[in-house]
Amino acid sequence: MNKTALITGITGQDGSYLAEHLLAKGYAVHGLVRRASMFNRSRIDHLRSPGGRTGRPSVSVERLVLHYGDLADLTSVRRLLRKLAPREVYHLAGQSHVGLSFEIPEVTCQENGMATLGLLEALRDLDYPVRFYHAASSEMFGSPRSGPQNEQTSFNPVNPYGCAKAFATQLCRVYRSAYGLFACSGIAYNHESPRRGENFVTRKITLGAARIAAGKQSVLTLGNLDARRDWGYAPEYVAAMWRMLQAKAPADYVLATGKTCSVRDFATAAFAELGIKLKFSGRGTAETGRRTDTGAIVIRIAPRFYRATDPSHLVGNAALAKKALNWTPKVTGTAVARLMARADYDALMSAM
Ligand code: NDP
Ligand code: GDR
Repeated sequence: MNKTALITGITGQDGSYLAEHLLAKGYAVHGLVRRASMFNRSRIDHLRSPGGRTGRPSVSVERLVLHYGDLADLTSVRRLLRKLAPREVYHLAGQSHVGLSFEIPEVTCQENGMATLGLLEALRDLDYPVRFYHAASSEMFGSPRSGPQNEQTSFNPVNPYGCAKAFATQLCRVYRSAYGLFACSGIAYNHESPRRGENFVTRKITLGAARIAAGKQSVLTLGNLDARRDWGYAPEYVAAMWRMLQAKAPADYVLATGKTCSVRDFATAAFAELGIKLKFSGRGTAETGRRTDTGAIVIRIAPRFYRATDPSHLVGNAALAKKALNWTPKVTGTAVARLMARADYDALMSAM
């Protein structure tokens, strides 16, 4: 069996865990990386450094190959597909920040919408069978009319990011039915980890909590503390991506924990993990979080972190993934907060 996979977005949170997952299963993994003025491979460096006392490259290095490319340069991606002939393509690359999609809507739609269409077109022209995973999002449901959401819930996105993902997901369905392409969309709810980008709320909180606990920062500024999300743990979600491409037939699956907590709950758990108890007072943009032991304010609210529109009531029903893929996420909400806070604190301490 040819176990060759191509990952777009391999330098991101999910791409790095997926690369680990596939390497552990014996795959040859190829990753698309874009040019940046500084190297941006910190999440996969551990897979590429020479291993062991022999100084010889580790198995991972031999089976993990990076290629320059960009979603804005699909000819290069087409060439790669022809050259490598991967049997599985995991398409994770794109502008992934929902709040920023209001600032840069065109690039968000190019990368998350049109580039996915370009990839589907490239796959359609291949003369070998290929399986395609598309990283769709709960943001496509936006303000859903029902909950928990499942694969039948209609899309109602409320930001440019959600619109682009809905466009791409619908096209995957079209290519599946029109051309018989094995294309699957994972409709993933928020999943986090110590590798999460630093401007997503979870990582911002856990990094802030670690720095405040270490005496290196005094205040953390956030937006809407009432926002609720269905938060899971990223390594569990990449396992579902792989399972989707091993199934008999292609389909879309909701990937979610089915539980939500608020940003306030997440922050409370993260700080508590590091020995700081918080008490919140006030409401909306006047709310603050104080340390109960010193009375000092450690969380402030700033309107600049509020969004023009923010989805509410996003909670997923992953019953289909459980039944068809035997996938059940175990780490949820405040447990994710605690493990991320601990990881950030330990990393900070070992760097001091
Ligand atoms: P990250 O932001 O951590 O990673 C995004 C990846 O895409 C990075 O490797 C980035 O490269 C790459 N990328 C961005 N633009 C381009 C481009 N023009 N050309 C080539 N590569 C590009 O996201 P996550 O790992 O968290 O998410 C992976 C995917 O899953 C994304 O599409 C996201 O929208 C989607 N998703 C994520 C969820 C989550 O909770 N994490 C939930 C639902 C969907 P670089 O390192 O150079 O910036
Ligand atoms: P989200 O994640 O938009 O759900 O997208 P994010 O962590 O950015 O926001 C979650 C919620 O927290 C509120 N919030 C803040 N958000 C940020 N970034 N910074 C703050 O200071 C802050 N304060 C409060 C937000 O308003 C929001 O309600 C993530 C991404 O991974 C997407 O790619 C993915 O598709 C979805 O999850 C599912």
